[in-house]
Formats: sequence, C-alpha cells, structure tokens
Amino acid sequence: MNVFMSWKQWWIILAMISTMISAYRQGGPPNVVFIMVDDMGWNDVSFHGSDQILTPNIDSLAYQSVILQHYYSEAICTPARTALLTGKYPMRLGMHGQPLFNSEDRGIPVKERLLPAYLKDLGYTTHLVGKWHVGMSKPEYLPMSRGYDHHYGMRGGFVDYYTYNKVETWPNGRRLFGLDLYDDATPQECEQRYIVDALTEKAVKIIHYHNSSQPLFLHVTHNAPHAGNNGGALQPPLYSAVKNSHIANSNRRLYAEIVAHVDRSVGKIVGALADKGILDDTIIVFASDNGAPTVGDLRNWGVNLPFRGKKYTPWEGGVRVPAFIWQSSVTPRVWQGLMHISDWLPTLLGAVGGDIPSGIDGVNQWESIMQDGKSKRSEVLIAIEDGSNSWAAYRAGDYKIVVGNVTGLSNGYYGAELMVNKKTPPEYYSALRTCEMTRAFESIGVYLDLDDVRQTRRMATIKQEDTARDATSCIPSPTRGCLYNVRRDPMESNNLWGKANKIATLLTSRLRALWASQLRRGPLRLDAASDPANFNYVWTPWLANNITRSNSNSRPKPDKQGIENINLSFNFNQQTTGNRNTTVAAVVNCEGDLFESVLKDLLFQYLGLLSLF
Ligand SMILES: *[C@@H]1O[C@H](CO)[C@@H](O)[C@H](O)[C@H]1NC(C)=O
Ligand SMILES: *[C@@H]1O[C@H](CO)[C@@H](O)[C@H](O)[C@H]1NC(C)=O
Ligand SMILES: *[C@@H]1O[C@H](CO)[C@@H](O)[C@H](O)[C@H]1NC(C)=O
Ligand SMILES: *[C@@H]1O[C@H](CO)[C@@H](O)[C@H](O)[C@H]1NC(C)=O
Ligand SMILES: *[C@@H]1O[C@H](CO)[C@@H](O)[C@H](O)[C@H]1NC(C)=O
Ligand SMILES: [Ca+2]
Repeated sequence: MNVFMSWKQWWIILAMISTMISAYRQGGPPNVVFIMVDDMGWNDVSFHGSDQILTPNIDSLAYQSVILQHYYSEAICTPARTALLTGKYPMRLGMHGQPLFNSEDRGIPVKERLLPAYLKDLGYTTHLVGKWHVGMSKPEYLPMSRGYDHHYGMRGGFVDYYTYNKVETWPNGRRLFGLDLYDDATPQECEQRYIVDALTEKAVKIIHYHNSSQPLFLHVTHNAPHAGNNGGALQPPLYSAVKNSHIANSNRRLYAEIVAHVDRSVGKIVGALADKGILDDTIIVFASDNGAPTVGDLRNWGVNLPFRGKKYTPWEGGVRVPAFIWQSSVTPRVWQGLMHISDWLPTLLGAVGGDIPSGIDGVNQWESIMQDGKSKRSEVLIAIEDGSNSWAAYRAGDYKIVVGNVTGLSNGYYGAELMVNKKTPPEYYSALRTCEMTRAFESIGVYLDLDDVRQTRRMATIKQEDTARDATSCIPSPTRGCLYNVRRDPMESNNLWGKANKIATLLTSRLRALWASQLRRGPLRLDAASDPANFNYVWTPWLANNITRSNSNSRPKPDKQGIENINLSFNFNQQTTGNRNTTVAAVVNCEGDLFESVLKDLLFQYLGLLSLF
C-alpha cells in the first residue's frame, strides 16, 4: 500500500467520521432556547388582542407557535424560577411565598437537581444569561454549581438598568447596595450597556460561537420589564426618543418602550439562530414569570386586564401570563389545556428524549401540546403563602378556589386608565410583516398568513362568557373561600361558593392535603454579613458551603400550621350523590368536563342550591 493510497484512505475515513458526527447531530437532541421575561402582564403583548403596546417580534413567533392559553406561573419571581428549574411546587422546597432578599441565606436546596443538570447529562452545553434569584449566599447555590456551564447576569432579584446595582431595603429601613452583574465568577464593574442590550448581545454571541456538534441550552432571563430599584423611575433606553406617543399615560409610555426593547431582543435572538442555521433544529419557549405589578411595590405600569389582581396575588392577573412554545414541526394553534410552570422540566426533557425524573409535580405535556391533545394535568396548586398572612389558590378542571387572608394584597382590577390611548396606535399588521422575527422565519421558508394571524389573535383574546357579576368582588373570609369557573369566568367576578358547595368542598379538601405537604419557611432572617460594603460594594456569596444554619427552608417535616389558621369549616352537610364516584381523587383527576357533569348531577339533586346552573 503506497503512501498516497493510505492518505486517501485516511481522508475517506475522516469524511465518514465527520458525516457520522453531523448525522448524529441532525438526529440528536434539538437546541432549547428558553426566554423568560420579568413581570410582564397579560395585556402587555399585542398577540393577546391589544394594539396599545406592539410586540411584533414576540407575536410573530407566537403565531407560529402553540400559545398556552391556560398557563399558570407562580405569583412572584423566586417561586416561579424554582418551579421551572425543579419541576416541583415551590412549597415542597420552602421556596414559596415572598421572594429572596439578596442578604438571605436561602436557596433551592442543593440536593435538588435542576433542569440544566438534566440537560447536561444529555450532552447539552448550558448557558444562563440574565437573572437567577434562587440563592446566592453560598457558592453552592449559584448557577454554575447547579448545572450551567456559564452564567452572565444577575444573581439576585432586580437591578438598576444602567448601573447594575441592587439596592435592598430591609423591613427595618436599613439599605444595602452593590453591584450585581457577573460573568461567571467575575463581577462586571465596567459594563456600560443598557441591560436589555447587554443580555441580548451575550445571548447572540453564545449562539454565534456555539459549536453545533453539541446541543445548546440557552436560558435567557431578562430583568426587563421589571421596575429598576424601588422608588426609581422606569428605565427605557437612554438614547431612544420617547416613542409610543399614542399612549395617554406617560409612565405606561415609558413601560411600552422597555417592552418594545425586550421585543426586539427576542427578534434578535431568533434572528441569530436563523443566521447560525440552527433555527429549525431549536425548540423556543417564551414566558413571563408572573403578572405585572400594576400598582404598589416595584410597580412597572404593566397591565393584566381583563384579569383580576396583580403580581403577588392569587388572582388570575398574578399567575396567568403570556407563554408559548415553538418547534419547527408544530402546527400553530392556541392550546386550551391546563399547564403549570413546573411542567417545563418534564415537557422539555420529554421533547429532547431524556428520562423524566420521578417525585416531581410537573407533568410531560409535550405530546399533548404537539398533537393538540388533552392536558396531562387536571389540577394546579396555583399559590401558597404562609407568611404573616396565609392564603392559597388551587385549580382543578375549570374551577378555582382562593382561600385565606388576602388583606393587604391588591384584590381588584387595575390599569384601565393605563390602557387609554390619546391617538391611534401604529399599524399592527405592517409592524408584524416587517419585524426581524418575520424575516428570520422567511429565511427558513415560513411565512405569516395574515388571515391565520387574525384568527389566532381572536382565539388568544380572553372572552368573558359568564355574564353574571357579583355586586362586590368576593374576598375570602376565615370560613368561606371564593370559587370560580375560570374557563367561563376568567375575570373571577361570579363567585360560586355557596352555590356549588360540593365543588367547594372537594377543592378545599384537596388544597388542604397539598398544603399539609409544604415545607414551612422559617422566619425571614437577613444577614448583615452579606452587606456589599464588606466586599467593595459587590454582592458576593458571604458564606462557605459548609456553613449550615437552622433557619430558612431546612425544617424537615411538613407542618400544617398554615391551613389550620384558616378556618374553612363552612356549613356543608356531606350528601351522597348516588353511585357517582365523587371522591376527591376521582373528581380532580379529570379535565373540566367531569366537573360539569358533577354539577349537572348535583343540579338534578339540589336544584335550589344550584339555581345558576
Ligand atoms: C466542535 O466540537 C468538536 C467535538 O468536540 C470538535 O472536534 C471541533 O473541533 C469543534 N469545532 C470547533 C469549530 O471548535
Ligand atoms: C387578616 O390580616 C389582617 C392584616 O394582617 C389582620 O388585621 C386581620 O385581622 C386578618 N383577618 C383575619 C380574619 O384573620
Ligand atoms: C469550612 O471550610 C473552611 C475552608 O474550606 C474551613 O476552614 C472551616 O473550618 C470549615 N468549617 C466547618 C464548620 O467545617
Ligand atoms: C371555625 O368556624 C366555625 C364556624 O364558623 C366555628 O364554629 C369554629 O369555632 C371555628 N374554629 C376555629 C378554630 O376558629
Ligand atoms: C373512586 O375513585 C377512586 C380514585 O380514582 C378509586 O380509587 C376508587 O376505586 C373509585 N371507587 C369506585 C366505587 O368506583
Ligand atoms: Ca417577576
């Protein structure tokens, strides 16, 4: 065999190997890009029907996707991110209720495995770009100890959009402040860019330099459109002229400009996937983490209408948020199935061919979403707060109960005045046709059909079917909750408690059982040793991994204290309903229609009680 021949043979072998590698990638798991925005409300995207704030890039992607119309997140940041990363209800880990302070020694317990760790096992390279907010007191709580190869962004709750400083105000009035922007372990003292741009450019760079022989998990968690530091003004990009002059309220106008910038970011990220040639091999998820804080603490002038409530409330406005998922083979549609943020972990693992871990609360919805099937989920524990006041919300089928003491929360409807325009908004469909997202899709041969778009947009707009209205909105009391059919009554304006006692009883007893399984949080403990002044004004882990304290979420046993403080012993005589199996398990393990049949059954027997049905 001469030298030339063996070179040729080598060349053939190399060519075969490289074909095998690229074939493996083509058949291998798809890339996953998960974009989470912060505190964006239901009515702050235009695909839900409003022309006020145009989000053409987000919408253009949504119209190619499965829009998740009954998607529940958590009421606030830390629980939402915990549920996403663990696939569990945050209350199982003591991560429910009020979000973490930067100076709190608490985080997702280290024995929990997180989504990026599962993906890493499947060969993914894993990047977090943006906000973390599930533990920063010790190195072991940080993203790179939890399965991310790389983290660029913030470890705490929110920062100033220009200086990347987080000002934390303690209940006693003490203020701590310092930088919270890192590239892996290195504080970014010299970052000059606007926060949305800095995160977007990092995400685009990661896509650009990604070695396609490995699947990519890119988790982008924008800080926007969350307010900057408390008491500060909203922070749209400095260099942009104030646009959206059609919006009457000037704070809403500033908010719209931040949202528009986030929208362009989504267009750029997907544009980068198209440029790289990997768009059609990528699953893309877009979701907000909780409803907008229209009023009160850290308000951003976002709007959740027609839903009731706002961020950090158990009402739909706090927990039902914009969300959708795209994959190249999906038939675009609006999906009416019940879904919870904890479903992402099993759903994405199912989508990429991974094993679904046991002992989680999330369920794999991949097949249902892709094939327009029924939801794999019949119930959602929407929220539990066991702080100074205890409250909770739970949905089974179409029915939702809210119980506990909601005094001090925002229980009304907010932002109607913010939705007022003084001029005609810019033309929606021309913005949609010309945005970067639409161009990115055209580059892979996918074109928007405006008739389909109009139809999808109508489907994604909330309709209030139930026309009955309470004279005064129901507020839960110690002996009564509020009960709604949220499919027919998404505004939570027709309380059925007392009209459908059997359903109220069933949902309450199931909620009681879930509540009893919570890991109680200890009292809030803020640690002065965390003060960034001790670390050159940078927020830094101040504890070693081997420090264990008996506070926070370390109580080993479930504690029923919360639910026992709520007296729900309303008057309901247990009645038999013939042969029908109406044990709690039987009723909650179904989609809403069984509730309708239970109702009809009850209607037959207790006509007077259920005159409304
Ligand atoms: C991509 O990764 C593969 C496998 O690790 C390696 O052989 C190849 O050189 C890498 N390509 C680039 C451009 O770095
Ligand atoms: C509910 O909470 C408020 C504020 O903490 C308190 O004043 C009130 O007594 C509580 N109501 C009940 C019925 O427990
Ligand atoms: C924790 O680790 C540090 C350094 O690794 C060591 O100096 C210290 O003694 C340890 N503390 C405990 C309580 O184990
Ligand atoms: C709960 O409410 C019922 C009915 O109003 C009352 O009889 C009972 O004493 C209450 N229990 C507690 C612990 O407050
Ligand atoms: C009622 O439903 C439960 C839960 O699905 C089941 O375990 C039980 O066997 C059923 N009972 C009857 C009488 O069908
Ligand atoms: Ca949030």
